[in-house]
Amino acid sequence: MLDLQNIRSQFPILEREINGKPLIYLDNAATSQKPILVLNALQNYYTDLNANVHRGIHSLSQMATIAMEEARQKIQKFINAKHEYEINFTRGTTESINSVAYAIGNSKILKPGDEILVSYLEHHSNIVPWQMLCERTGAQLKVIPMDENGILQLDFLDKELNEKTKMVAFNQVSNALGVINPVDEIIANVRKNSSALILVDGAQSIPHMKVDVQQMDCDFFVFSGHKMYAPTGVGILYGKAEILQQLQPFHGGGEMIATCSFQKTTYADLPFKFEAGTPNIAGNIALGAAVDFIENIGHDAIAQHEHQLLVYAQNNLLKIDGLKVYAEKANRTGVVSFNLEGVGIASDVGMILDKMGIAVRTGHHCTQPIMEFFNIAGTVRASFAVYNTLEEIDQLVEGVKKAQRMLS
Ligand code: 7TS
Repeated sequence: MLDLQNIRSQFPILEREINGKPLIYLDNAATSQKPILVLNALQNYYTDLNANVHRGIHSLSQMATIAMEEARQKIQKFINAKHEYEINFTRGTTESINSVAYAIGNSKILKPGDEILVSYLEHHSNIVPWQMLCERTGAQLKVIPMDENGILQLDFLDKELNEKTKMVAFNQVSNALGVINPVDEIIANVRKNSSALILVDGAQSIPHMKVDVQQMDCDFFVFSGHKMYAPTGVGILYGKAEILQQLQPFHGGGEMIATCSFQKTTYADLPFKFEAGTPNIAGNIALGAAVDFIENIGHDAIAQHEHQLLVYAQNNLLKIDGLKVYAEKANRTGVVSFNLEGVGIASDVGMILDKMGIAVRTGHHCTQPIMEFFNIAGTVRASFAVYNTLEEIDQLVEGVKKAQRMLS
């Protein structure tokens, strides 16, 4: 059992009021709140350690470098990467995916007629960079279909994977629906039927479940800090060393070179080859603190608590007449995406909840293809984190009932 009172006391923002009501924060899939451990890491860096990294002979720069490299090692252990230099700091999932897409393009891996597979469940940031790469190279984008429950139709892989498939990119957990994809099964199938590279978008899985990239056997694993209790503007691109070493970098600039002249530039070793420019030093250190926060509680305890919230929320919301939960029957993390049928639109419900201090996201959640599939403009999405409580869900259910009364 979690000591919820203790956990909540570590998040100062949870004490504030919104519209005269205690904040009930159920928009964690968009970004999570930050614990004191993370806030202190940011503050400590700027009050005590502020200097640029990897370049200073002076002591302060060396201390800042050590602190940031310690964070890299924490993240390596957190996802069980084989080497710390397989962990590249980025600005977030979006930048990580774009980096891989550009690196593949720059490395001339794709030729016209080659294929890139993504799933129907992707966030726009795991669709658009691949479309842009297709436009640059003449490759074709193909989509793994899903059914009414948001479950991917994997027989598609047996039919569509072939020697032309060069990249398969999909998320471990869908942000719009919370569906947990069968990553192991997908990867085994891709390995059996093609020599494609595999990128797993872990933005929505990393805060909620234990990830082991070696056991998963993906080539790339990407995520953002801000959904796992760390600040915005930091993220990770994990790549297998032997693959990253072969790829051309995306960004050029300082930090990422071994030698630079007007005639020719050579690139630095990993991880610096993919880390051009001054990094978000404070943010990266704070990401290390967020790893400590999660590990202090334990992944299993977090997953168990969030599953309890999911089941409780879904059961009680479904008691409301005309309320439809999307992907209701799928295996999910703590995400309930729903609509009140025939009553207003999602944002109307969201606005009424906001008046009650309840923060949810409404709209298409940057997954317009999923909305098109269900023939809707958007959903109301409640998404849970370790600090949420059953009482908060009672308030959500009451709020949705009130919205239904007001909008009918
Ligand atoms: N991939 C997934 C699965 C996501 O959920 C998100 C953000 C991204 C990629 C992009 O992450 P970023 O940190 O680079 O922006 N998802 C959401 C969301 O569901 N609501 O707001 C952002």
